[in-house]
Amino acid sequence: MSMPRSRSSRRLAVALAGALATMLDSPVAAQPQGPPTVEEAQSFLVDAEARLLDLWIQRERASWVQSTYITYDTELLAARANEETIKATMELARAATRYDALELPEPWARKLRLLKIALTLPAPSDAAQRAELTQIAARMEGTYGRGKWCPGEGKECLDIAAISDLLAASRDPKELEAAWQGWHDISTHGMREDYRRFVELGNAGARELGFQDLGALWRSKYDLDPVAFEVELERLWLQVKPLYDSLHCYVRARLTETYGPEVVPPGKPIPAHLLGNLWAQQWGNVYELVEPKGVADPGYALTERLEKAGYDPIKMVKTGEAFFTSLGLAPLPETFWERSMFVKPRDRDVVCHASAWSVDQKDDLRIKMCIQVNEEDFNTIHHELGHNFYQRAHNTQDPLFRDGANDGFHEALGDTLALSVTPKYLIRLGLIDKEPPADADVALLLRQALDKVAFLPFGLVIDKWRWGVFSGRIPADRYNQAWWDLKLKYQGVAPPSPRSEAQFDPGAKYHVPGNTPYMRYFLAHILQFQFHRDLTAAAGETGPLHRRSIYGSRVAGERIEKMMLMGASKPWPDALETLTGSRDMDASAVLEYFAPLKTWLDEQNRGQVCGWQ
Ligand code: X8Z
Ligand code: ZN
Repeated sequence: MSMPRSRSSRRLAVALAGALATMLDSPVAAQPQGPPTVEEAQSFLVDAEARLLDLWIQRERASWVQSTYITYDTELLAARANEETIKATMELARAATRYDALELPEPWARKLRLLKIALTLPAPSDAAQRAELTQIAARMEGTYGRGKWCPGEGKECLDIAAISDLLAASRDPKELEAAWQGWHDISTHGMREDYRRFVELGNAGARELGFQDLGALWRSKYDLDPVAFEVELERLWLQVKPLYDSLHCYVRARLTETYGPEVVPPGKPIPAHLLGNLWAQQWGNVYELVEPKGVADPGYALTERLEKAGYDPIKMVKTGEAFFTSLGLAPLPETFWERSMFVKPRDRDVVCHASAWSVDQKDDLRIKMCIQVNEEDFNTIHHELGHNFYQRAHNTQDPLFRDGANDGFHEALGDTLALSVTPKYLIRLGLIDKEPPADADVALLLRQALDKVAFLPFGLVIDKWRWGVFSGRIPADRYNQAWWDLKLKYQGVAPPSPRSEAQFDPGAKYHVPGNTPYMRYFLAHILQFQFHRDLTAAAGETGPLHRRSIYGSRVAGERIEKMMLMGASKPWPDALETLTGSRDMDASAVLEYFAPLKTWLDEQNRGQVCGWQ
């Protein structure tokens, strides 16, 4: 990670330029004449997949370098590689329509469908506009990655890790508000206009592919009619909403006790800077402010235990890997350890937001993180490794099938293992020495709910906002207003002080400038509990769901592997059935997991006015 800067970057630039030149020299083959045939469709797909695979690999390499070394040049190189991939994919998607009326064997028909919806960012066929779009995309990600808050003269500027630490630990509302605003300012200058143009051009690309807008394209990726998908989301959300409402009511009351009714007024939304996280998406960092009185406590805080036991970032990742191998999965390749970025480099800007990569779409697996020794990052490591193990499992599929059953599956896998990081498992690691008593269940569940239940409405909001923006229902002069309207409606949180259209608060959340669809995380937060319930049952575990672990279970490992190997070759209900025996996504496992907590919360909330205006 501490390479000599100038020489290696120049060598890299030359190599990338060479690769890009090769890509530019190989245009998509001309369309054949005459009526289409099944054989022709098959050979079209074989060629298309070979070409795409090559482009994906070049794009991933350029993108890796950009994310781990943000400079003017790496941004442009990444934009260029992205542009070439988009260009070819658009051409192939259009060419694929030639086979629309053919009766094809299902795998081929599925590949043609996947090809048409493969892009997250389609672009107009106009070359100048396409270049403009990919440059905006790279620039927005760079702006986010470089983001810092400089509190004032003589004070050091803080990056996202430092600001997140402050949000997690400080209990001074003024200090919290300053840090919260400081981070939200990174997107105030320039990014709003970039985003407006990004939407315009991305939509133009989506329309060229026959979609109404970019949101319609994103919603078409779930083996369901896009409208039926929205109905599914609403159904799942309504299943869990009462649980969220109980948690919100309880947490607000405890925060009112801590900060006073002037800062946290009863009956009103919770101020977003007081929940321990920049986006109020996971609230685990305020556990000590809301911990239950009169019941046993868990007796440990994982962050402290990791620190005391001398864990460093590598040991945390090794421990995560060991969980996966305990299930019978093969260890990660040596190159994973050589090529990953585990900690924030001292001397350059990087995108710290955690991600997992399969650079060559085969076994060049990596994670990119700025690991700190704490519970949150320990969980995130399992999350990221979940992506890597899944990526490696589906690498024997044909290129268009090298993906998750749907993106929610990919996001859920590692989290499912993290749910098995139970006290029993921590004893095995030597991090704690005894199991918390049964009457610590409420405390354990509350700790978990602060992260997992609090997340649910947040998981919905980001793409409810983006879908509105893409469709034009949310015009550019209402970006911020609509953002906070949605956060109010679903999460019941509000900004610490009034915001205006001079700001662009959505840009302060990585996935907006990074253009990563977000509904996947909402799905993942439902699916991981469903996976956990059914895998622990298969592993022969009994007892309350939150005490069960699949650690060491070959039976669970085999099921997971079988599901992962399918990649995207079959509709997701088939994959779900392989893993759980059911073909429907279902939030009943979330409710079952937290049932004792829900009863307890409702007792605590008696006499309170819940909800918010
Ligand atoms: O972005 C992520 C992962 C990378 S796929 C770290 N997550 C979402 C977020 O941070 O907002 C995981 C949970 C939700
Ligand atoms: Zn992820």
